[in-house]
Amino acid sequence: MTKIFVYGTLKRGGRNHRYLAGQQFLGEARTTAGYTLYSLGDYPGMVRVPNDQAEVTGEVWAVDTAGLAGLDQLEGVNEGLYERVGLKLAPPFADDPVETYLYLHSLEGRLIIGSVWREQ
Ligand code: PCA
Repeated sequence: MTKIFVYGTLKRGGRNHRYLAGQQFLGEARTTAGYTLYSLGDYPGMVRVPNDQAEVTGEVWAVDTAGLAGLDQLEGVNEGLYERVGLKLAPPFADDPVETYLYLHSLEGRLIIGSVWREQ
């Protein structure tokens, strides 16, 4: 199982939440400082903002191998749209190895959302 921090359309109630069907919800979570969300239209992208106090809220899920392959495909990992990388969360997940999807394409002209993605 891989622990994945989701912050956008994969969250409960989100448009792509069905990709987590059959996986295990571990709890709501928050990143440590240094991450923010940008709006990419009807979905968000999280990026690192070093030296910034911004944090992002989301959920941690334990995902099996098949589920992870589905998430990687959805997020365009092979096309370089997002990368799946480790990140540090705040307690109670501070000591857990957790991965997330960071956005890799240009943010020029995109608006910062901040900490929370809400489905429109
Ligand atoms: N789906 C992934 C990344 C952005 C998105 O909309 C997520 O919910 O974490």
